Amino acid sequence: MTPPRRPAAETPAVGLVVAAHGRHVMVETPEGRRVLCQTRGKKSDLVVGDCVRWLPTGDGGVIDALEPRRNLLFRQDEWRTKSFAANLDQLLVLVAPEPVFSESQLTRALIAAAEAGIPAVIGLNKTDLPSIEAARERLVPYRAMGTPVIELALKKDPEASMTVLAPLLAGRTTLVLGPSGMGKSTLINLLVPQAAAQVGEISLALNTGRHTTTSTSWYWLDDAPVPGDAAAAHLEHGARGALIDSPGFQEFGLRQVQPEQLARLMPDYAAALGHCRFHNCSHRHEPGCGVREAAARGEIGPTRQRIYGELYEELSQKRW
Ligand SMILES: Nc1nc2c(ncn2[C@@H]2O[C@H](COP(=O)(O)OP(=O)(O)O)[C@@H](O)[C@H]2O)c(=O)[nH]1
Ligand SMILES: [Mg+2]
Ligand SMILES: [Zn+2]
Repeated sequence: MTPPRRPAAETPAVGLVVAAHGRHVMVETPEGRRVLCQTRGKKSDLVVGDCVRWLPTGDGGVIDALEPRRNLLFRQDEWRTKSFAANLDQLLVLVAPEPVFSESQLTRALIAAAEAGIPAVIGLNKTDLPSIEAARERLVPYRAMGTPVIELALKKDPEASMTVLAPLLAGRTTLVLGPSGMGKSTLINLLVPQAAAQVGEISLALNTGRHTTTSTSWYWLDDAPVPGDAAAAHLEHGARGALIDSPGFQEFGLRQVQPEQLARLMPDYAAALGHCRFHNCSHRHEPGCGVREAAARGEIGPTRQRIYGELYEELSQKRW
């Protein structure tokens, strides 16, 4: 028996979540029309980047279903989970020599991305500052473990920065993260000149009445295929690049990660696995630990070891 077909008007249409606030969700249709939708339940767990099915209701719409997510980047502390965005192609973490960036925060973002299966790139901004050498030095281990690092001077040399960013961002959905002061707003404004106006429009429609940077925003990029860029070959499929800007945060909880998983999610640790005497080695004080031997050979630096130890401790604390 075949199920009765829904009338055409009731077939849910596909859409992309470009903003979400409580039960209100701004959905963009494949033609680029934006429809203010409501969710059926009291609370919505939809996030920017979600693909949904929606049904029209008068001048707006109602969310009918959430399509399966390719990935979801989130942070989780003891009390709650905060989602950044879904269906990402990559994460761009912005750091700078001034203010001095926190290596622990950087590592947390990279671990969350690794856990979610999202490739990450570090953007080192403000290369015009004299303190840049020290910042480069701190990023040496990250380059060595295979995390790409791009150098930017978003304010000082926007043209050169664009040349570096264009091939990286073309045709991909990129979430930009970074502690306050690193140049996130400068980057968004450089790449999306209409950013402020777009955000204002959306927060008005969602009636958040809040400052524009307190909610996550989706921005389309005006991609032009980069000549000779093999990595951008997928542009032929019509994919358009987009940036997602997420509000700043104080804490980056990683409670989604079990302490035993940690080493696998830190590439320098992961490279040293497989040589420990104990299969459940925590790589902190056990005898015959291959990871600590690698550290003694200089393959894992002291700062990385300190961050690993602190995270292991934090993630081992009792879950209430
Ligand atoms: N020297 C220098 N300063 C920059 C550069 N890019 C951004 N800044 C400055 O860094 C400060 C913070 O930038 P902003 O984009 O507001 O950072 P956000 O807090 O991450 O959004 C501003 O005063 C910018 O002018 C750069 O390439 N070089
Ligand atoms: Mg800002
Ligand atoms: Zn070990």
